Amino acid sequence: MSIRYDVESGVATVTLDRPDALNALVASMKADLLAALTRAAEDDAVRAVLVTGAGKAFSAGQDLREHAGNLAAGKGLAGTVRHHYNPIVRTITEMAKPVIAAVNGVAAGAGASLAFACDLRIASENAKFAMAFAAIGLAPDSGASWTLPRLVGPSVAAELLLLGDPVSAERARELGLVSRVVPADELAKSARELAVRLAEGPTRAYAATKRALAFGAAHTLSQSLDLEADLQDACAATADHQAATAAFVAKERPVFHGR
Ligand code: T3D
Repeated sequence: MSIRYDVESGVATVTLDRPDALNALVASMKADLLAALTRAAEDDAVRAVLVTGAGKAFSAGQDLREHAGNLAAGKGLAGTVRHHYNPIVRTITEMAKPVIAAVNGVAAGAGASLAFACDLRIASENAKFAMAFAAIGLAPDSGASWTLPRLVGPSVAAELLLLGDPVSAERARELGLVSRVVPADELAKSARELAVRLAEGPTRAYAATKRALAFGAAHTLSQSLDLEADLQDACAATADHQAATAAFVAKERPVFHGR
């Protein structure tokens, strides 16, 4: 198995575990990754998800040896964009709980796209991002044409995608591509603290926030105002909101149960 799945304290950690090939993604690994993400999405005991890589890389994207074999066999992309990458990205972006990428090293091609699809990115100082698609004559996939301009703006996104030059962790932070950069030996601890904090938060309000942000990216202010009103009605009816409001009035610390 090249995907590890662990749950602790409400956090599901999904680890890409093929370090000898920089966690490059082969078909079975993509199927296992989708299964792990789906399991995390469907498990009510999981309230935040952490995606990271084993070894020195986050992920070098599509395994190019497998890809070369498919091309040689006349299979083209072998359906992997539609059957693997797109469902993985939809599962991350549509799951009703926050997903964090702990980017421990290089994230290239679809590996970078995977990180961009997550709600938050925290990076090791050793991390770098490489939009490696054009260097092998491909266009962006796994959502990068949608996520990247929203993270860094259309001009920087075009430059990163057309030139493909690697972006250091520090530059990624300056560009808004990652929220935080931490020393390499602190990444696991910092990412876990962030994930546990989110797992202890108002899960249903986080789900509504994800939905509102995704909706707002493709709708007018007026349409977004309507959706916000609907989502706020739903949040106001949650046990977490009612208990947190009572806790505020009582000058107590709120405790959220994700309900
Ligand atoms: O089906 C489809 O293709 C469609 C979907 C496409 C989506 C995509 O992801 S396209 C982009 C694919 N990824 C790349 O083009 C990145 C290729 N890799 C690199 O450019 C570099 O390896 C890195 C910048 C990621 C890291 O460089 P570096 O110097 O730290 O490591 P390295 O020495 O190049 O690689 C270490 C090993 O990992 C090496 O194996 P070896 O020679 O020691 O046995 C290398 O071949 C292997 N490796 C790295 N990337 C891949 C890979 N093996 C297979 N596929 C890879 N993508």
